[in-house]
Amino acid sequence: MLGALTCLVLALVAPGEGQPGADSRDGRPNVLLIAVDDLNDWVGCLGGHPQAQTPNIDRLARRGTLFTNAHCQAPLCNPSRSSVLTGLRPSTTGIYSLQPGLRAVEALKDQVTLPQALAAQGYSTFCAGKIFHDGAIPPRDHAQEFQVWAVTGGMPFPPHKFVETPDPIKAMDWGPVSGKDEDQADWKSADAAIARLQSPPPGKPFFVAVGFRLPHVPCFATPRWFDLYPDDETLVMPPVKDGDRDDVPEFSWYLHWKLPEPRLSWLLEAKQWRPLVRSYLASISFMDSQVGRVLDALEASGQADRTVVVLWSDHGWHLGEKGITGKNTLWERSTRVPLIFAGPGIGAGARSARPVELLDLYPTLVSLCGLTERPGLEGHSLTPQLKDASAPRAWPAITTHNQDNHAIRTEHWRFIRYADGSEELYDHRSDPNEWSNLANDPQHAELKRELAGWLPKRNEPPAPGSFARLLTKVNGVWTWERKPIIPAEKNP
Ligand SMILES: [Ca+2]
Ligand SMILES: [Ca+2]
Repeated sequence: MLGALTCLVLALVAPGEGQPGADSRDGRPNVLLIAVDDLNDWVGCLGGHPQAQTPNIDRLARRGTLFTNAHCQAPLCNPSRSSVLTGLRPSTTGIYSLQPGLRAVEALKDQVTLPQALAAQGYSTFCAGKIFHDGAIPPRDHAQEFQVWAVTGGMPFPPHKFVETPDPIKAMDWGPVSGKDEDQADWKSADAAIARLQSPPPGKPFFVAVGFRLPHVPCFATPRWFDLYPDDETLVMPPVKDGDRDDVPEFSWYLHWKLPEPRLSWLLEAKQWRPLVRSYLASISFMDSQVGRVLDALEASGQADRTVVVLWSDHGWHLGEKGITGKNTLWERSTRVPLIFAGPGIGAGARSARPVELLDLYPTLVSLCGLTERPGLEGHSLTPQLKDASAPRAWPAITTHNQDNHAIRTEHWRFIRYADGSEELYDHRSDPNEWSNLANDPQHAELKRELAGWLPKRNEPPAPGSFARLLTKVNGVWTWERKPIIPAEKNP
């Protein structure tokens, strides 16, 4: 009787034969999670930049299912990653900025994160590089989040900034660096992940998470990666329209105006636009080569057929589009990210255009790994699309930037509503660059009402410890201001 009950329980928790994630031997696939920092859609298989060279991410896409309309929950590291790891929206947790870390939020102290859920159900867990946002978890608590948290090297900085940007922080820099690829933090993170893949703890399925830092600034790579891209007018520059922001609400301008990143106008003036674009591309190709090393190690381990690989980026990046560089916007350039699943039972060479969210990652892995259902997760499992990329999905993708500013992305539309009630609407069938704001066109009133129905009902105030880091010019000098995020502040 007990035996029969055990079988029944196992049948309930393990993915069935032929289901995505099913493993012919024990029903529990390993998981290799690859996180990338600030990578927009400039990867070969997504076509965001026609010259981007990412052969390794492309081969992963060929082996699995690529989501071509995937979006982050927040266009900034800490809130995006906190959302992925908790399975909750920023508007539910109040984590909108670089601080606080998720465990510093009272309501999240005992929230079971993705790695904890896997560990609790028999997985060995390991991370190398940037998975949580830097500093979000104090080192003394690392072992509570991942059983093994490999320490990897930081970004090597040259003695002086290469580029004297208006932003004085060291990280806001780019260019070819001397030294060896092996000196880069991403190489060391890949090394740590490879070592783990070569000898995972026996008798358990593994969860290996590796987080790459590039192409996050500083966009440093060795010259060989720059050599992949022309240093002349044949380098394709991002599409930019003069006066593009004339038809967007003032509130959006406020949200993005005082950002740390240099503006397009400065890049043009300083003749740094092309060098930045080239440095970002070179950094992407170097990072991609490290993805390749990790994928090679998985293949060599003999575990590839029993391992779900998921690759994602925490948010996108502007390189001049809409007059800015950086993130922190609710436009496509900030929200669209690569998202690929590959592994047992997952469609190979498939592309799904359904709008999906990074929030879906946690419930998808719960399903693929046969974990006990976790009520309260706000995403939706993508297993239907992993079996059949054209399977319908009932929900749009929602991105949130600070309190009560949201973007709703469906297959064809982007609808933005800011905290002051101002709106933007873009038709992606005719306007992939989001140049023409249709929000004031009366013929779209009904559509806007429908899309507004998806706006989160809950809009938590910024969690204690939140702050916005703003760069402002005071008496002609660029100066950092550390300001609290003020809900619905209107006046620039
Ligand atoms: Ca990031
Ligand atoms: Ca416009």
